[in-house]
Amino acid sequence: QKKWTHSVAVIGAPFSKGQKKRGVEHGPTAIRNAGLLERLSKIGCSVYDVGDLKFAHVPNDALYNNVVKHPRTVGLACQVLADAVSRAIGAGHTCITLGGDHSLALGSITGHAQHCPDLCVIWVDAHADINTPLTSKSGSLHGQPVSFLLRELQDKMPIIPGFAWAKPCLSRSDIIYIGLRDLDPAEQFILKKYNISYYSMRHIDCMGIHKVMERTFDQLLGRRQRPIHLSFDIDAFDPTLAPSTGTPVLGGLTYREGVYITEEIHNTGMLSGMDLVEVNPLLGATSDEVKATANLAVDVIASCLGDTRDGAHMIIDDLPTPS
Ligand code: NNH
Ligand code: MN
Ligand code: MN
Ligand code: MN
Repeated sequence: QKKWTHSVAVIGAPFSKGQKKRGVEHGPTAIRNAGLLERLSKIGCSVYDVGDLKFAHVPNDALYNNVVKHPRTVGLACQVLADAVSRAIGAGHTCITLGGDHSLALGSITGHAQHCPDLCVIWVDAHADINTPLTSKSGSLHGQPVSFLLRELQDKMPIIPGFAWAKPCLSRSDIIYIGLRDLDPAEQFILKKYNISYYSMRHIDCMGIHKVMERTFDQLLGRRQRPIHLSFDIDAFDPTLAPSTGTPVLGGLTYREGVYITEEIHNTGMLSGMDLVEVNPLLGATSDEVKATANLAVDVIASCLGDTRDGAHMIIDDLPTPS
């Protein structure tokens, strides 16, 4: 007996050109091999697997401004993903994007917003990914997607090849960060100047994750119900739990904090799209570390879709009686 049925589309986005380390393009396979689809079916979701998208490599993709790497390749990949997500949302699915690196969130959120212009974003990450192409020190576009999404930042955004299609779909009060602990100076400045809400690891230490989620929903859903896009970077977790990722930062979320976040998001009933990004199965000291990271990704996604710690998702209505 199924009490709730979520219709879920799963899109693999094996893309790595938004950062410098090879391997993150194998994230979708690692997460699938950890049993994602079976797990979702088991909790009562009807799963539609879109498969893995194919991303073209754009030749002669020169640096922008001597710093920003592979702009045309990243821009095109995000455009392809935006189309796929838009189709999945349009068909009525909750849309899960498996990364790949976090530059993809520009595509998934833009595609999601085409059908849900009213959506809000919960960005769970050690990093804010809000550098502009002009403030980025690394040149990696996975550290920049939010700057393309925010209307308030557009007068600070240069025209950069590959991104002419990208129109900002969020305002400053439509996004909340959870788990931050590694901000670049320019990112710190942007969060303060534009008054963007965030709950860093320090806030979680002070307030506890319960209050953080209460305030998050109060701000995002307090005035009106609206679709939620969850963009979950696996590096939000402590590196002891998620070692197989490109930029681990000490002092991250515990397993219980992470799962509490996603349980609460499921409980709103408003989750409409999500990204699970930055699982890199070529990093990590042992194959056990890689498996632990991929299993964690599956737990996070399952929890978003109704897997619970206090009882099965399938509801039984009676006990067996001896004959
Ligand atoms: N802030 C740095 C940059 O812009 C690091 C970004 N790295 C991430 N983000 N993993 O989630 O390059
Ligand atoms: Mn990120
Ligand atoms: Mn990160
Ligand atoms: Mn449910």
